[in-house]
Amino acid sequence: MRALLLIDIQNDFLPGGALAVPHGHQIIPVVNQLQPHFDLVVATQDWHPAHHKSFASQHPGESVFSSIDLHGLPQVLWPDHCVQGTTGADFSEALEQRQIEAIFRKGTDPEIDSYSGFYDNGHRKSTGLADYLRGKQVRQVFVAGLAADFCVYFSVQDALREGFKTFLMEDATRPINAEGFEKAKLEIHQRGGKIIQSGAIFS
Ligand code: VGL
Ligand code: ZN
Repeated sequence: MRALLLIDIQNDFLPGGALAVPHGHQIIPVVNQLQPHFDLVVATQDWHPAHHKSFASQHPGESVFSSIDLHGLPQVLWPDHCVQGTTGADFSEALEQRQIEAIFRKGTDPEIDSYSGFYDNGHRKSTGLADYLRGKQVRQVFVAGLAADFCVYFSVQDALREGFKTFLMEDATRPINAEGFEKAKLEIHQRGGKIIQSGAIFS
């Protein structure tokens, strides 16, 4: 079975949002076209409490996009984003949602960030996504969504580590930082992940 994993296609990561990914909206028609080609579609949702420690606003004197040590882990400080229950945390209205069978929320613990859809950044707590996929006999995981160099990248890494044959859908993701994404792609390739275009699915 093949699963499509839709990472954080939420208003705050789209143009006009609090942590807008450049050209992020361009992935939505691609993702909508992809969904009918999969046995299973699953989404993740960045879902932070209002005082999440990944927010620069919680660290007086620190600025947005600077990096700090948070309980022993490097942490980029973000603008407040994807606060539980806000419009910014909602999935885009342009995203086709009828085929999404399950939604895995992450980033709910105020003390630790959670880029991957599988684990928090300290790899301490699982979201249950890997076992869910295995329970559905999924062997191949295709990853799309936002942002390519953070939550998509970390989700691909964990999918590989969990033993799934893993594909990054390059034209169905966009990075916050283009350079960071080039490094991420290299690493994914080195770890045995495949980087493909959506056209390979349609044919
Ligand atoms: C993300 C930064 C902070 C993402 C989430 O979805 O890539 N990036 N929280
Ligand atoms: Zn976040």
